[in-house]
Formats: sequence, C-alpha cells, structure tokens
Amino acid sequence: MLAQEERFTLDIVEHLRCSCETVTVMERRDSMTRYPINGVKDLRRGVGLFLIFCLAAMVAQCSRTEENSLLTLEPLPYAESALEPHISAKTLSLHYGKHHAGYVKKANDLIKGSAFEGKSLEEIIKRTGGKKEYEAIFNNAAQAWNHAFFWKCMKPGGGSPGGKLATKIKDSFGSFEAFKQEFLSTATSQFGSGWTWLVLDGDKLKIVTTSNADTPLAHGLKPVYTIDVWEHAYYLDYQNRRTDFIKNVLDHLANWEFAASQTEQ
Ligand code: MN3
Repeated sequence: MLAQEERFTLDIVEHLRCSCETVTVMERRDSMTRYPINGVKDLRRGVGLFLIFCLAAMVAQCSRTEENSLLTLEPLPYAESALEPHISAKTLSLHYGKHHAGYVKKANDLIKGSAFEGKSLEEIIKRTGGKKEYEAIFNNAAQAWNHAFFWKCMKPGGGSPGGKLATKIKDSFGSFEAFKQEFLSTATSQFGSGWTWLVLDGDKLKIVTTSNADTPLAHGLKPVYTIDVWEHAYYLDYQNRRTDFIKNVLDHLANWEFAASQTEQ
C-alpha cells in the first residue's frame, strides 16, 4: 500500500504529464495550421537576407580590391612641427600635404586600369624607369617613393652614425666629417631640382645625385640616405640658401638609425 502522501504526489505528476501532452498537441495543431503562411514569409525573409548578405560581401570585396590596388600616402613619422627650427611646420605641411600627396594621387590616377594597378611602388619604378612611354607614371611613382624615403631619413635631434655604418662611412670617405663635407658640396652644386643620395653600390658606399624625379632604385643602387634639394624643400625657410638647408639637415635632423637599417636589408 502506498502511503497517502506518495499517492498524492503520483496524482500530481500524472496530472502534469497530461497537461503537457495536451499543450504539446495544441501547439502542434497550431503550428500545422500556421505553417504554410509562416513558411512563405520565412522563405521570403531568408532569400532577402541572403541577397543582402551577398550584396554586402560583393561591395566589401570591391572596395577591398580597390583599396589594395591603390598606392597610399604613408603618414609622416613625426608631427609637422617636429623638425623646427630647421624645417618649419609650414614647409613640411606643404611639402608633405601638397607635393608628396600630389605625386601619390597623380600616380594613382595614371596607373588606374593599367597593368601597373595593384603593383608596389618599387615594382612600378623598376618597370617604368627609362621608358619614354611611361615617363609620367615613372615621375610620379618615383617622387612618391623618394619623398616617403626622405621623411624617414630625418628625425628631430638628428645624430651621427654608429656601428657597422660608421665603419663603412669611415672606410669609404675617410671620416664622418669628410663624408658630410662631400655630401654638402655635392648637394649644393647639384644643378636644378633633384636629390642627393648616399647609396650602396654593391658593397661600397657612394654619394650620387639624381635629377628631378629620378631615383637610385631605377639604376640598381640601394638608397641609404637622401636629402631633397628641390626648391620646394627649403625655399620658404631658406630662400636661395640651399647650403644652409643641407647643412642643418645633416647636422640636426639626420636619422642614421634608419640609414643603417637600409644597409642591413
Ligand atoms: Mn620634394
């Protein structure tokens, strides 16, 4: 015989079970009735969401492809006022924000839809250098590369080379002072617009100049350090005194850690 409490408990369990079954049957009937209507709605909603997803994926893919194929203007490695008083914020703002940015934009406009779209600046420079038909692309791509390199060749405070680069400079020019004198006189006497460079020619360091947009990259030389000697680089601050500009950049702004990193690549 079950105790009275146990029977009472069993009665409650049985009652709950029946209630649940009833509810389940009701729900099933209800859902069967509603199913055809909900099915169409759900299907429509599903297809709609799928199409939106596909469209979003296509747009994302297109913009990613376009982004990847564009040359970019790298940010300056320091604030526009960081090189004062040797290079003013006004000069740097114009030089970077107008000249450099202009070369990047023009290069992008020129390569859009061409075989050079999606290629790196270095590759574009190597493939267009010395070819008359690609002169405009070369000029803008080379100037975009030269400027990005030039910003990295400077830092507030400057310094002097150390380690292997210091030894290499001493071996090639006699001393760091002798190197600076040669670089200064080469940059000062360079005719017209262009760039003065310290380059690696094989294992040997050399000072060379390039005119206008030309760059050592197009001549199989490895750029190590450079100063832009176009008038736009110094005219607001120094007017025609190019020598003072070069001297100040060499003495107060040269980033020899960056130059050293270029000889180790
Ligand atoms: Mn420039």
